[in-house]
Amino acid sequence: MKTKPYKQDNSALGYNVGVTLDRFIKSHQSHFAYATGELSQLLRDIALAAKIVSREISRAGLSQVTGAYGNVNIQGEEQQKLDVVADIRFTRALTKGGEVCAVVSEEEDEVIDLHNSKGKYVVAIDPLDGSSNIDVNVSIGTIFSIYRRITPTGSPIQAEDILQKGTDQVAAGYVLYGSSTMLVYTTGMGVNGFTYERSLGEFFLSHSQMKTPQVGNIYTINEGLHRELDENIHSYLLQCKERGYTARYIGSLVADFHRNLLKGGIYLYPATKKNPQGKIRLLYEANALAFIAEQSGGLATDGKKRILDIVPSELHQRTPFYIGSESMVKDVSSFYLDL
Ligand code: AFP
Repeated sequence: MKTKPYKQDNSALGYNVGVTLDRFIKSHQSHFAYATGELSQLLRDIALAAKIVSREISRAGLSQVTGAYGNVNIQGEEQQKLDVVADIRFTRALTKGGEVCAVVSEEEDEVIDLHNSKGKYVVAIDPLDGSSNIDVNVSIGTIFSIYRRITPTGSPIQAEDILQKGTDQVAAGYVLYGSSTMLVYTTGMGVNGFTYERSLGEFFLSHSQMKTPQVGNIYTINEGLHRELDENIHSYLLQCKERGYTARYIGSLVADFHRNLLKGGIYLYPATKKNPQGKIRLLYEANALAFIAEQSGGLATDGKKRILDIVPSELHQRTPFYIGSESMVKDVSSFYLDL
């Protein structure tokens, strides 16, 4: 019988879906120094929870999970029902997966010890970022950081397992629930983005080895804070306007960051009179995005130093936050050199 080798031809398909997230994770597993498959499984657990949360969000208006939950979280913010739903979904997926020993969540006062004597990893998570946009159908997200625990497995969780520097992250990422749902992550070997194909129930590689422009023309800040900001930021914002930059602010960090990552720009959340330490949470928001920014060629600082070098001293620590295109972040930092 005559045979011929298989040759992939996509010309009749109209479009080409990429490799699935699952296959991508598996094929990259061997790149880790201590590859045993647990980190890969952990990333898959996060992807599964992301699919569930994506479903909850897309039908929120019909399923009575919009609105306030009736509780104020440790951040002093009113929890939305979907904040709580996302927190439960991610924590449950991480618990059942078996690779994680502890979870720290923006929505929880304390460290959640999973009492998993085999778990080698600690996850820091903002289950649903952009709470004020939940009920108005505007993009929101999830942000996560993964660390290896420092103390031996099986022993009680210690502060040093949790309060690790951003440079200690072994993986980090975010899920953007926007006009499509995307999962973007890094394990320190570049940044890859996956788009969710709802009808197939799979994430597919859509943005391979993402690189952010070295300079952009978007500046992203809540300008309503004007009276709360210091003179350095006023001068920087004036410069943005004089240079003809475009202002874009969604109010969901993940969405604002993702747009600037693709198009080039800077996101600023400086210290304010109300929040002298800044508003963005170091463990749940800043570290993960800083890791992704650097892996894609961008930068993230607190105005004076690199975000990833900050040693956290407390769980819910906040930081001023400047992130995005390298030359723009350097530029804003230059306004602080005299301090
Ligand atoms: P949460 O929704 O997780 O509490 O975080 C919201 C957030 O930290 C970030 O997503 C936004 O960029 C920022 O707050 C918006 O804050 P303002 O309303 O102060 O501009």
